[in-house]
Amino acid sequence: MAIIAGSRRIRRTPFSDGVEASGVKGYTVYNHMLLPTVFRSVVEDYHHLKSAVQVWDVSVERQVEIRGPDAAKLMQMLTPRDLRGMLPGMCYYVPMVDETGGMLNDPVAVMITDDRYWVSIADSDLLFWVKGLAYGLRLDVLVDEPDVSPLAIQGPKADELAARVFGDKVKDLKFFRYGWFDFQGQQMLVARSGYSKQGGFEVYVEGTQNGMPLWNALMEAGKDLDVYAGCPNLIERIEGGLLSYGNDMNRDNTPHEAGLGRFCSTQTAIGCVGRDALLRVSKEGPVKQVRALRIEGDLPPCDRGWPLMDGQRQVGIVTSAAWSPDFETNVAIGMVRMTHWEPMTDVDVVTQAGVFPAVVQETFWI
Ligand code: THG
Repeated sequence: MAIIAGSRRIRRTPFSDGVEASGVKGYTVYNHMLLPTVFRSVVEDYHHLKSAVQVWDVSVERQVEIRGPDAAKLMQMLTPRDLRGMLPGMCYYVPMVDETGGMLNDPVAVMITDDRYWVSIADSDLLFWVKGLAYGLRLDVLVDEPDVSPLAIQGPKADELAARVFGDKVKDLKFFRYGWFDFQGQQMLVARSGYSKQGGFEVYVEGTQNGMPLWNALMEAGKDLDVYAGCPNLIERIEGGLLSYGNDMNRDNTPHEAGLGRFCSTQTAIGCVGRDALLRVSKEGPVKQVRALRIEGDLPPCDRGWPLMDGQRQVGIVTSAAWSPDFETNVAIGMVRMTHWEPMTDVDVVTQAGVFPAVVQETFWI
């Protein structure tokens, strides 16, 4: 792949100066914004993430803010997850679907107050769908993208680093809960969450001007913890079964096909625009579903979908794959037809560099 040309369409972030000073070596574009993909090497970044602590510029996790008397009503329209038990201080992973039950995004929803939510989106223009519903249905809400940029602290030493900057109380946060913590006189929303299985926090930094001071404070405070700039790591997120919207699932898939049925309570999610469609299809159950796959051989980069074959018959598609140093195999995520989704099923993967044998796994690796 050639180098990405910078332009105003590809937005920089409040932390881009810090990311560049740390020697970022690769970027992708996500929500029309720069997302680092590699600092030292993907493998070095992987080992470091699993042993130390990293600071991630995940500003691309843009917020769709929904504010006003109809905020809760509009939120429930967006998702088949039942939001009635949600309270301020909570984050929910929420599949979002259209009227056919097709996935539009898989964000983290953050409830700020009864009438104010942040929807921390994956890579799709969810803002337009939410604005369209709000305007078309004359809902009493404001829908916008605020100047909020998440900065993640991830890795086994994340608790120690976060405590040095935000105080020891930050360690008491439970998974997918948040609190407000002082940093240099500013109250910051800090949640125990993040796109890795190594543990850590996400700071929702309000105001571009507050970005670099926090970045610098974390880098300074973590020197003896071997803190370094990092980013969502391809290998680690496949090992952990963390899905990537647009790669592992898209608008053609229901949450059940994506393996996100545990985050749906469609029966009681009254008002969800995709409810009828999902009730209809989930009665039968999906005919294809996300699975972990182990692939043998020296794979090329997974920069396209790879057909999964049983002889001449296509039985699925591999959507993400990488070599795992810890598990000494290629780890992969695929969408597999029910005829072949049982653990231990043998299949062939057709890549741009040849055909490789693969085995369907029972579970992901972490
Ligand atoms: N954090 C925030 N925003 C985000 C992401 C994030 N927006 C984009 C993207 N990531 C959205 N996708 C995911 C996918 C997985 C998870 C979070 C967001 C995740 N999953 C946990 C898991 O699978 O182990 C389970 C979550 C749960 O049990 O509720 O964390 O990372 N702010």
